[in-house]
Amino acid sequence: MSLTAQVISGFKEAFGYEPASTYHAPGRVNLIGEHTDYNDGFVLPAAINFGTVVAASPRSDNTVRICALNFHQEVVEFSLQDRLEKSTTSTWANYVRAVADTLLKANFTLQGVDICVIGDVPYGAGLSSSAALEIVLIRMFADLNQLSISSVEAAQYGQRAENDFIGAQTGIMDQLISAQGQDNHALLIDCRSLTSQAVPMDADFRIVIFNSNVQRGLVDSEYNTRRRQCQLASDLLKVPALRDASLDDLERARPSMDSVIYRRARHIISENARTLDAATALRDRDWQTMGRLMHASHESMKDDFEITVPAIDGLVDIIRDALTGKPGGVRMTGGGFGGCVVSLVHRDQVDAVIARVADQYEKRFGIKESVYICRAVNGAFVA
Ligand code: GAF
Repeated sequence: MSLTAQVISGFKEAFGYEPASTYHAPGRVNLIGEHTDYNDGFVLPAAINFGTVVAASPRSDNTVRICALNFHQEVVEFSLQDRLEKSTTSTWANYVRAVADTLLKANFTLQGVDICVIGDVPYGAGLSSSAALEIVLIRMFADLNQLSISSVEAAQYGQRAENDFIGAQTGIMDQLISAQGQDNHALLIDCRSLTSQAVPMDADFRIVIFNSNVQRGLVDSEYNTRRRQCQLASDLLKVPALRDASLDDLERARPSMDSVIYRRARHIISENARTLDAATALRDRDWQTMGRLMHASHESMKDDFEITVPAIDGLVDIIRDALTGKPGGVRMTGGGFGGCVVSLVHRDQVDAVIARVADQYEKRFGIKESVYICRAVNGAFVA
């Protein structure tokens, strides 16, 4: 049964009547450009065919009832008239409170709603299950309340919900790609101007994502530390954001910089350049360059930004070995400290690469990987 069929049936079971409409928002995979979004830089993600689907019906009062099929059909209820606060129970429902609170604070008028949610974005794997939930909810509130919200505004509200209500100081990439993704394209996003260019994916290549299934630990604290370190580096370099600094600027400032701050900045500055080059390589189907850039990105995340873990590095090595002499590339994707690895693999090589990982990863790290073969899909705000 499709997610849409499941969520409609779940809605009927939970609330006893048919939903008025359904909405969908995708998760994402970032091909390159990691931690560059909050440095006003460039990212190259694609929305993927794993996402979140909501069935909903407006109510005539101010009550919001939400049923989550991924969480044992639990129903949570709150009123839009109450002061909305984070709850310590049913924490998944905080995303609904967060989005409602953000839209109310932006002076939109919302009416109550019954909602049933289902998703197949692996949870906590770095594929943006939370951004998909935020964006699908914004799409739903906009539609049911006739709110005029553009895809960029939707991403900004989603980010605000994440930053101000949930308390994770994330950038805007995940929400933007979930709202704006395009079928069979990655998007080169300029996170300063919030403009993007669609870059066609080569039809002969597959996006193969390997989940290391390493539990992501300390993500929020390490993420926030990286943000502070990048801010410190841009202050030292006297630029508005690391996007505005070159590697030459950084070398000149090196003698007066702490070595950790220097390496954090070197990752961001070099990653921005790699992301721009990767968009060109992808467009030109220059797989040798694309593979080299993905490799360099991974090394930079490992050595300079220090956001990888041994099992992720091992998984990348196994795939890189399997791809030796073949076109394609591999690197960790997302915030880091566990989660997923993204590889771009020629369709003739997909089975061999998956088999190589199945043969070696669990033996070396004692954890079984999961594999998702993905394609790039439309975002929630794309007609
Ligand atoms: C997480 C964040 F939510 C994004 O904004 C981005 O910073 C990413 O980590 C790292 O590139 O997904």
